[in-house]
Amino acid sequence: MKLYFAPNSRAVRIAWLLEELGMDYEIEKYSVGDKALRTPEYYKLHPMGRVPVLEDESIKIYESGAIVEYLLSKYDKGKFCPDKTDSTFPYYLQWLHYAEGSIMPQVNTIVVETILLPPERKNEVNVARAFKLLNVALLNVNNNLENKDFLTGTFSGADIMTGHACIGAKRVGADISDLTNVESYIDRLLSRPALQKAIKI
Ligand SMILES: N[C@@H](CCC(=O)N[C@@H](CS)C(=O)NCC(=O)O)C(=O)O
Repeated sequence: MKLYFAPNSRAVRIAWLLEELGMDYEIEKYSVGDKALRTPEYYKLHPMGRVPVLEDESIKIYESGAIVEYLLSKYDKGKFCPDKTDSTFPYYLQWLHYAEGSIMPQVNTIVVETILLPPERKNEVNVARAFKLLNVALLNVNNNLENKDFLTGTFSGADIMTGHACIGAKRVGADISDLTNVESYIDRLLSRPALQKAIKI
């Protein structure tokens, strides 16, 4: 098993899950923005030149959410993914996909507008709107976490995806000072040895 990885990227989600599962894996390390991700050879692994990509024997799969679902369906044995007949399963899927569907679009806009674009192309209206929408998305997470340690009760793949997105949202400057459940949720996730290991790669 090989993980195409970059620090401070969505690839951390996959290393985190592999650590939680106690699996052996190899890392091929890049950095975000690396020219090596824009080569004909790398485009064969990921046509858009992104991480993460997971190679498992002849399988090469990208999209962090899909990789989480793939690993859990093949190797998890029910630890971090509820059974399909369980009443929490639909909500597990909802929160697993919430990361890329409802949080990361705003995080991407904020990163592009505040870090990547040159000053003359930055647009304050886009930034303000992205922060507003991000706050609405995080408020929803906060409400869901009332009386719960994790998104669907016990720690699962949904926390790897949406928990990591919450950490990313805080890192780009989302104001979570009133979102105390999200704040303690982030601390709870960051105290997990598997995430600490993935962050240090
Ligand atoms: N939706 C994709 C997004 C993948 C993505 O955008 N990855 C970023 C890092 S978080 C990347 O590889 N950037 C490298 C670059 O653009 O140079 C996923 O969840 O895997």
